[in-house]
Amino acid sequence: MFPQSCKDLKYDYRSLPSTSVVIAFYNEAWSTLLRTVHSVLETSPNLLLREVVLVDDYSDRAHLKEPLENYISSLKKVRLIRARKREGLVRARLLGASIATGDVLTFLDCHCECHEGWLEPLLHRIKEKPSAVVCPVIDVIDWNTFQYLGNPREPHIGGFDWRLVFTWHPVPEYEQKHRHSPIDVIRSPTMAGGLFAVSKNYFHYLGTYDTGMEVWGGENLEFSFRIWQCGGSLEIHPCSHVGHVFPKKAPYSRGKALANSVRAAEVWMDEYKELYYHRNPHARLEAFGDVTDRRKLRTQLRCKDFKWYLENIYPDIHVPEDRPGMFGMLKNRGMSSYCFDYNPPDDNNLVGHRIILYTCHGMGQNQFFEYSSERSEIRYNTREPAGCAAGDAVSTYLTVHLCKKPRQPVPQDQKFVLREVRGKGTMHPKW
Ligand code: LR7
Ligand code: MN
Repeated sequence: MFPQSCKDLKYDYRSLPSTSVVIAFYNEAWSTLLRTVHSVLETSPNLLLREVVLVDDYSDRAHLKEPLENYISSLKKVRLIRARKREGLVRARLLGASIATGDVLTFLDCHCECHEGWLEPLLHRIKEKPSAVVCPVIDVIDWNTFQYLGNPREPHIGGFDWRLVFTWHPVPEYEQKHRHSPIDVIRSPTMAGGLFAVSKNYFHYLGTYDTGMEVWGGENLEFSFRIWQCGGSLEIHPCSHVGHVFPKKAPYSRGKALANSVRAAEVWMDEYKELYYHRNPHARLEAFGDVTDRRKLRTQLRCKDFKWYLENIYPDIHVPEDRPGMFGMLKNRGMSSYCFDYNPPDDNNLVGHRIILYTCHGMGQNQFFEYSSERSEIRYNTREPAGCAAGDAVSTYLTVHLCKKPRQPVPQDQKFVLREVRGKGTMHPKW
């Protein structure tokens, strides 16, 4: 789980920047919250840890009122600040950051466990490169037994799909080559969002967070795009590990996530935001508030455009063509109220089921297909790794297989030839 050589690293604490650990919480359980706090206190070198700042985002559970205050009053270095109304995680974190005294801000979710030696590599990297935003490897804590399961696989990097959903990927070959040793940082196009360290000065230079974002969601991609486009670097340190509980259900509703994603798209994605809107027709109608200031920030910092980001930071992402008429619902010509519809077996497994015909609903999702004229593929939805429609001469139905990688040849049974037929002056695709 750790590169062996992580253990040989020695740090001169006096030369490293200090940090404040900021933990925002809303209605968190007692044990998970305190487990986070104690693990920070027990695993962070005294010289490096300025304080733990707990931010209560207007919770209403009784144990988070006086009992929490009493409990932490006996803990050195732990401060508690309370929001006066529900702020959402972005503004709650910023409230914590505003009273933090350390050189570096280290953000954690409120249900984590820091692993011995987690902090030093993050701070060391930021000292070496102040414009680096550094994440630990995220280990898994079982949501049911709360056992620390670790992370048996190699660290993964963050990506996203065109619905603006965060995704994990193995470290690509170009990045493996770029690194000189297994303990070098791994550059990542995006971050999961909750666990990272950033120089306080650099965080302010970059415009902290988009305070127009409510509750949950979207801020992680927004921040990731901004870091890269505005000259910083987003990295994962393989020697720093922190566990996180992925609960079955959050203790709050996440209704505002769509507007947050739209804000991110509107400010950072240029014309590529259309790819997002095509896959989320609802998003176009979402009231997302005012982003003038965020666009101004982008100009002031002379940030690069999204095309540069895709080509240089996330070259592995498939950029759909989205030619007019060649994406979205795939209608049956005979029964035009019926569309291709695909329901994958489950979240982790895309392939295996048959594509069926179902009443067209126009909501994207399971009825979203896109045609790639370059490769003659009918790609399903937008997940990574993507699914491609496949048929053969014998069957009367289509299934979904994994799409081949960009440099691999497309098998015959995944190729679909497009014939365009002329009618009433417009072009109609025929599949
Ligand atoms: O209104 C709120 N106010 C809050 O203070 C809502 C949430 N919060 C707090 C909450 O108590 C928690 O400490 O904010 C933190 C994050 O909320 P979670 O734990 O419900 O989020 P998550 O772990 O499901 O979601 C991930 O994506 C989010 C997008 O907005 C945030 O960036 C989370 O920090 C992020 N978590 C991680 O990156 C941990 C690893 C997960 C993975 C993969
Ligand atoms: Mn979390």
